[in-house]
Amino acid sequence: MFRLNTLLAAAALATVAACAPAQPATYAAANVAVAEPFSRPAPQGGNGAGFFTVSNNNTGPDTLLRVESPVALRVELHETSTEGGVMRMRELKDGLKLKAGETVTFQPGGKHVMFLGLVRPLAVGDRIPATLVFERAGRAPIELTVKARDAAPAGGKEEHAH
Ligand SMILES: [Cu+2]
Repeated sequence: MFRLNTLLAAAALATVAACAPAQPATYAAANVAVAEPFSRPAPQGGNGAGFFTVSNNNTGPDTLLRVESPVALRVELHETSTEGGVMRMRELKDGLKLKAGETVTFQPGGKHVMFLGLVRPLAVGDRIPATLVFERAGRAPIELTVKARDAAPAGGKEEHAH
């Protein structure tokens, strides 16, 4: 009996350890999920970018209307496209529409959140508060972890000029 209890206790401890990461990788609010939010280092007064994977778990469509954050004077949703070898960005002025069950990844070289006019520098390891505002699901607060550029997956485009 003692032996069994000891084993159970050890298993419980192992489970707790495995399930207790230093920081949550996924944020959930009212039928939407936001996974792996991150940003890149950037100087105060400059521009920064935010990335994450967003899933609409509603039974109907939803729209990511905007993102709010106190770290920048203005926050926009951007989409990057390459035209004739030149990268261009345009603002998603009507937000991002998400079908029922759809998952969209914001990533370097693609869709991203643009922090325009940083009121503070973004340094590696910082956690940036932001709130995703959805038409149906409402407000989803997240924190973006600032990661070094060389932590990007191979092949990821990091160039981001304005
Ligand atoms: Cu941009």
